[in-house]
Amino acid sequence: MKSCKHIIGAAAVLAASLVTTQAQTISLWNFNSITPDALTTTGTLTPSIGSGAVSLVGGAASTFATGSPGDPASVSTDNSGMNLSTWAAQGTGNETRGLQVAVSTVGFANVSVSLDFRESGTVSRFWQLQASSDGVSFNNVSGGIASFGAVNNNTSTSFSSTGLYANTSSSGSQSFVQSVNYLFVSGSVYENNANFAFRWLAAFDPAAGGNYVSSFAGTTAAYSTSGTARFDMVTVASVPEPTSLTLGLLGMGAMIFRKRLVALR
Ligand SMILES: [Ca+2]
Repeated sequence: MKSCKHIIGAAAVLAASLVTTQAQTISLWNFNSITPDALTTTGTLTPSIGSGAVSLVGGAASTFATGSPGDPASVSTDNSGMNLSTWAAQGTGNETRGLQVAVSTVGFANVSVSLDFRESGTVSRFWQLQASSDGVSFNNVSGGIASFGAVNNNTSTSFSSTGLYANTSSSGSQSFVQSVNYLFVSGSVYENNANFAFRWLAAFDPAAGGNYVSSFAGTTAAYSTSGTARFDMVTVASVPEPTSLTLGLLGMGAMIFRKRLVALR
């Protein structure tokens, strides 16, 4: 039985390696200038990996500004992020302004989206992740797994399975929360879809009676339409659907496993 356990263990390792080594980036925006120019106030909206389009939702204006420490840019002075401003007036336009990202997921399963996100002290504390399967109609996400990485000098960061993000930024020099990630439920309509898109939108504080609160102070009074929200390392990733090679290897492994079991009896 010891040999049997070894075979089962080896099969498990093989299966795990086949799955875990195949997660890959479909598209990535690092916003850094294609030709390094030692300026973080310049950049590009062309993806650095893959294809797709980033665009503004609701007329927010954008510039470039210093990017995230999560960007492994070889030239730190050229690490740019996409900086959005011009938000809806207090009490209006809930979930109507922010960033939209459209990426084809054709040929891919287990889709996830990720971004590094920095809030100024006066921009909305709350943000809503929405997704679309047709590139036109967007709905709040649900059922997936929300997570985030390093928060740096931010506090009280949270991100729910229904895509509601909240964060308290620093009073002084604000920084990025890194790897804000949402993994859609396996088998979702966002897989293998040429029209997949997602939005990251400024949202009312659920507890503030139809108003925004500011990221730092958490008050309706301190909210400002000129606050800024900054993005970097905007990523759509996935685990590819099993290939014929993968299925063949798994089938071969199962056949060997069965033969060894018979031999051990
Ligand atoms: Ca960058």
